[in-house]
Amino acid sequence: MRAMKMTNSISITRLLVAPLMAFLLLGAAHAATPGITGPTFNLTAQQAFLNQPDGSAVYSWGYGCNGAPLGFAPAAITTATCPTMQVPGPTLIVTEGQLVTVNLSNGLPIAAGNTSILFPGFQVTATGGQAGLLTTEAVPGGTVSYSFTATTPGTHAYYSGTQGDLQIEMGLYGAVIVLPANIPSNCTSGLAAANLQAEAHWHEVDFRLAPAAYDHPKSCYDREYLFQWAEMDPNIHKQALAQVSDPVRTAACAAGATTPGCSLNVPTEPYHPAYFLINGRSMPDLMDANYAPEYPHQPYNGNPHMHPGELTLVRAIGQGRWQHPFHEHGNHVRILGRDGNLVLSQSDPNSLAGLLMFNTDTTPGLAFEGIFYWTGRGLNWDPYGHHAGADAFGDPSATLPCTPDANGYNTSAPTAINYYEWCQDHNKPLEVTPLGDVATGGPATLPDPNIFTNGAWYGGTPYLGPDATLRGFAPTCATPGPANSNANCTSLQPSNTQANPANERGFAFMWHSHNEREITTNNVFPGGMLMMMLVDSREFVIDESN
Ligand SMILES: [Cu+2]
Repeated sequence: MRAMKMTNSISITRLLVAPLMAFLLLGAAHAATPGITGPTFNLTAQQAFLNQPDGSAVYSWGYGCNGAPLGFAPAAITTATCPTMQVPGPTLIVTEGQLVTVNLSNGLPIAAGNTSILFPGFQVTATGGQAGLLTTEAVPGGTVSYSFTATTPGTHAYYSGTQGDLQIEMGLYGAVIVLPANIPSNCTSGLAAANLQAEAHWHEVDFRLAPAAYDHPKSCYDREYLFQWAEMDPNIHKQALAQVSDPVRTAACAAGATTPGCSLNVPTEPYHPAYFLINGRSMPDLMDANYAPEYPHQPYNGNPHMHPGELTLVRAIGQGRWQHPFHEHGNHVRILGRDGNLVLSQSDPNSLAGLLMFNTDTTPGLAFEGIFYWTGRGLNWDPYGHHAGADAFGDPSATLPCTPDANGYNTSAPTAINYYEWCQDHNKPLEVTPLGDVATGGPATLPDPNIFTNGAWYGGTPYLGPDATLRGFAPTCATPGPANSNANCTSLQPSNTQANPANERGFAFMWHSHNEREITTNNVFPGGMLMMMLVDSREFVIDESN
């Protein structure tokens, strides 16, 4: 099944990724799960225009910071900002058991009427403001204060509780991440410790918010990413802008902002979204850095990155009104928890019971966590590029050993380049055209490297491995090797600003919506709900500090 998925992803890569990568200008972007720390948050709801890759500036509403936040996390990202309006709203990072206070100031145009925040899953006490249908609201120019105890760890949604069909569509949503109060001890022993050792050896920084998602020994992880899925119908946004700009409507609201009816009258059906957003951005903007200055109101990106074997925590929230079939290429995803509930076996509380899923649907209003990892297991060839005996490519690491653990992986040598290699495929060569070692009898012939990723992620060859860049030659090169002066044997590795960062030899996998309509931007492909996930070999330093 995994081999099938790999084959599938390579063929899709051939079709889609090369043109997609042409959008890239330079450098590799970074990710992680950035946010602001509390436990007190001063937020404001304001208007601004969101950038979309078709050149549109879409009138929107969003939560933002009312003054500087208490802090940012993860601390390793030093470029963090919190504007007065952003979509999604600031990710609120707290610790289990904390008393959280969110002070909301309504800075929306006066004709928009009241606004509010719901924190589903928590027992909220509100002070100030004005009673509304679902919660206490802030009148135009006014404030309301919400308090709740962060009782359950995990990923949670927050969003407007006022005229939700319009206000959430306009962008009033965000995430609360509750870190567990008690980190399980095994998150720093065993394989988790080996991974920390590998990180330290390669001088990598830890970008996690915590070593575990829950107070449970089965919830340790090595990397994490948050993806908030929502769609936008620009016609709704245009009508909202027209109404908030209407002087008659504005004057009426100013005369009595608290009277019923002081709100917009924008029909939200029929619904025809043209923008399909992850973290407020569309592809290819998702690949740009967190806090990139070209998106002053869309600070969070979607750019997952990992090494083989790392347990990657995928946090996802359905923030729009449609369900989206989120497909993570490269492996299945084990569901860990939903809405702050770790999914455990009823008969054995030590065992996880979350489904192993090909497709992790995002459901409106629902948050989930899943665990993803990629190892190359079962490919039937050696994606780490190690080869028995003499190596024609002059790679001294070609004879690295692979010592299988109980599960078949090389986990005894955390500092080795081939840490977490699936040893059963160790030394299985590829056929010689264009990249392999043997004339016939290899398990696979890879396509021409020219049709794989180019630009910033060009790895020289489509597979992992310390000698990957050495192998980036045209298929007409009879005797590939760095010493060969034949023009066809000149490395395809770009040497200009399009070059991938040193030592990067990753696989790129699409993580995207499986509704093909949703990987467009205003009907143009590629765009929308589409990210590229990178798996890089162990020695490549993943830097998510922006
Ligand atoms: Cu897919």
